[in-house]
Amino acid sequence: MKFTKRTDLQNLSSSFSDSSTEETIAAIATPPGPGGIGIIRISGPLAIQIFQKLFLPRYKTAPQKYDSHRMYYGWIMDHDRGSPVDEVLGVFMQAPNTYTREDVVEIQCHGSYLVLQEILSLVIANGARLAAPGEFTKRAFLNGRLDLTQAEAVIDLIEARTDEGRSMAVGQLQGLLHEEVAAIQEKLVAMRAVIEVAIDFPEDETDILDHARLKQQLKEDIEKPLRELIARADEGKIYREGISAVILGRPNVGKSSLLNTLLEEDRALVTPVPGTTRDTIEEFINIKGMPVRIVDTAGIRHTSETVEELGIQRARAKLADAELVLFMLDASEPLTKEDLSLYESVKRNSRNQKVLLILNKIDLAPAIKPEQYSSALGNEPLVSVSAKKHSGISELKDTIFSLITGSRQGLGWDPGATVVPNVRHKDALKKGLEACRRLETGLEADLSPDLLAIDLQATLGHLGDIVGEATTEDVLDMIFERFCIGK
Ligand SMILES: Nc1nc2c(ncn2[C@@H]2O[C@H](COP(=O)(O)OP(=O)(O)OP(=O)(O)O)[C@@H](O)[C@H]2O)c(=O)[nH]1
Ligand SMILES: [Mg+2]
Repeated sequence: MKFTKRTDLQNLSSSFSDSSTEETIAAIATPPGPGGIGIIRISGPLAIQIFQKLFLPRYKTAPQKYDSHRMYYGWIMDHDRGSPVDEVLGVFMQAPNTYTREDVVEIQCHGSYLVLQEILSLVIANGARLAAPGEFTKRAFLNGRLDLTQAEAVIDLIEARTDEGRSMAVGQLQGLLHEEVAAIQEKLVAMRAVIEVAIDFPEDETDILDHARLKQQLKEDIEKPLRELIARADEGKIYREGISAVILGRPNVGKSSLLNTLLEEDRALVTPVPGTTRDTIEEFINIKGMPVRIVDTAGIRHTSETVEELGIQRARAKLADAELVLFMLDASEPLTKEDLSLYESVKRNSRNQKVLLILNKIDLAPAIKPEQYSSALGNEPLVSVSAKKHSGISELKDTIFSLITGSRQGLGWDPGATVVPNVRHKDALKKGLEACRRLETGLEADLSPDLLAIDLQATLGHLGDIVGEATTEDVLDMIFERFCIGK
């Protein structure tokens, strides 16, 4: 595995004050709800002291001192009540070889929320404070163990919904994006050195600064890789963030049946009664590595029933958020006025989303030919399926995939094997590219080296934002807010 050099990262985070790391923080690190085990994590200078206070080891002779990275078996005690809270395994990990680079203790107890809460409150009563969301990872960043792209990869990894998403996150966690950015930065630094010499020796400036050559280098070594990274961010966005597809159609055409078939489970209620679905139901499916949120909605029709009316309003609202509309028709019935007016209102209300017609119930005797639907409803692509008999489903997935990616195969590269910048990185890359172009214009205009140095420094600064060289507190807050407590 390739990890960025520690010294680089230490320099990188030196611009942050680490006064906050004086405090010892604690949180439940496992998800809520019953489980086999639950983990409480403590990080900071008091970690081991708090653990020793609460822990009653079960050894013939109690350990005099706790070795780092070793499990200890015993009980967590509530000394005030004089009673044990749970049987646990505790591990003490001494700084700096820990997740946060601080002293860390993890207590593994039984996975009961009550036990976890009880132990956490004892830990807090003994000097720790409750950790904010992502605070452990934020400390790992502030203490130079991770750069900002790696910290972001942690949350991507936790939230990954497909294999492609997971490997993208792992690559970033290994520091691959950091390496690509650092390679560009290195070349910029070399150019800066040349410009600086020219600033120091103005009489030799023309000999030192070869404008044409510098411009060529900027194009090849800086602009080209920046453009490539930006293109990858755009193309890879669907793998990173996924898309949302909403199933719309009049009542009873089989929308919920399709959701269930795609999910391969009976998630939504299906009945022959029109108006079965009242609320919207959302679930993720994986289409060739692309996470797709499928939204099943209430069949839209004129109704006097308030509950159904609310469901219909929600269905319409979902249209606004979706990238793709799966407009469903019933092949066993002729097109109705409801189909047509609903289709028109979809077109009217859509923000130019892609629309895919789905002709369902093809296992029944057809009422009209597929071509007639397309001609009546405009030239939208159409896929025939039977949600009930599970036929046409892989063609449906292929069509969704190619409609979104714009090609049959998807990207020309493997998102799982390449680093894909996120929106924040892309923004910084674009600003870096703009500054680089200004630098080129400056070279063309024969600007003095000290003016050239300004745009070069700006390019470097924007690239530095990606890895977190001088990121402001609000940017950090925005990033770590996405985390769960305990990570
Ligand atoms: N023969 C056949 N019946 C289907 C198919 N898909 C759905 N159905 C039936 O059509 C009826 C309605 O299906 P649902 O999936 O509840 O339809 P819906 O569009 O969600 O209906 P609402 O929620 O009321 O808007 C049920 O009796 C399903 O079994 C299909 O492909 N073939
Ligand atoms: Mg339904």
